[in-house]
Amino acid sequence: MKTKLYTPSDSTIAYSVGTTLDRFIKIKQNEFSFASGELSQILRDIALAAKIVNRETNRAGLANIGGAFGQTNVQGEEQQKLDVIANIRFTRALTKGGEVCAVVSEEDDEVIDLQNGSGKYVVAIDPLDGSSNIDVNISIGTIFSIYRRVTPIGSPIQPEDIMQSGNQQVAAGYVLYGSSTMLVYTTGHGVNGFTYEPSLGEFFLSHPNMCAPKDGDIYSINEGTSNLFEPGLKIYIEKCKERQFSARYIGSLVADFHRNLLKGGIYIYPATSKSPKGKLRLLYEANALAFIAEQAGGMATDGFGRILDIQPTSLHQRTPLYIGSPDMVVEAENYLKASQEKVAEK
Ligand code: AFP
Repeated sequence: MKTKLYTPSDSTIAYSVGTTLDRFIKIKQNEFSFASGELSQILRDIALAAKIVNRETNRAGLANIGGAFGQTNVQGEEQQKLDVIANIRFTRALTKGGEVCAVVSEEDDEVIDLQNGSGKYVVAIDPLDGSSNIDVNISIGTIFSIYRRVTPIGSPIQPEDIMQSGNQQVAAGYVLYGSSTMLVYTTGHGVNGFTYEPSLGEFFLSHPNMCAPKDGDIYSINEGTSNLFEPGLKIYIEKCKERQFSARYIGSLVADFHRNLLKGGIYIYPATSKSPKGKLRLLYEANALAFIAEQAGGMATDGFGRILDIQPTSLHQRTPLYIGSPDMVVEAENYLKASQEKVAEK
């Protein structure tokens, strides 16, 4: 039998569609420290749930799934119907995938034991962040962190499996439901972004090896509460204005973070005199984005120290967040520290 060697062609009538997320995960699997395919499966489970949530989000205005659910979550925030739907979708996908033993979610006050006896991983997730933006058709997101459990597989979940600092993450990512839907993740070997192609139902590699600009000229902060800011932060914001930086704030963390990651900028959700720990949650918001920021060459602090080194003490713990281009984060931090030193001297 005659054979001929296949040579990939750059055909203009059947052009290559690119690298799917699935294929990329498979190619990269040997980069994981524990390359047995379980982590790849979790990423695939998350991608599947993200596709479903993307579908629900796009139909929200038509399918009576917009608006409030009628209950508040553990944060005391009103749950939107899509918050609840997304929570069910991600938890179900992770349960069926079989690799995850426990989930910490913004929408559940307690840790969810998935009863997957052989599950080696723990996932912390904000299934739908920025959900107050759903009804006004503005970008929203999903944020996730993946950890290996530290106690023996098959034994009951222990606090130390859950209360791991961000520097123990084995993977983290976010999904941005925006003008297009993107999934961005890291396993500690750089950051890659995938754009969803709805007609094929696949995420395709669109942003390989994402890098945060070292410096930037965008600052993202809710200035409506500026009278409650620490003096050092007030000075930093004034410096941004003096340099005529652009103020950009969507009020959807994933969207604000993603823009600044691509363009160069800083996102700040600070401590205020009213909320000394800020608003954002360490376990399922700050840690994941901090891991991604650092992997892209950016930086993430609480204004004084690295987010990834904070030892969590409670499930829904909050933290101030300064994240983005490293030069901007360092400068903001310097103003905060200088003003605190002045107070201490008095
Ligand atoms: P919601 O999920 O309640 O919309 O909160 C979104 C969020 O956690 C984060 O995505 C935003 O950056 C931040 O809160 C906005 O908070 P402010 O409205 O206080 O600026």
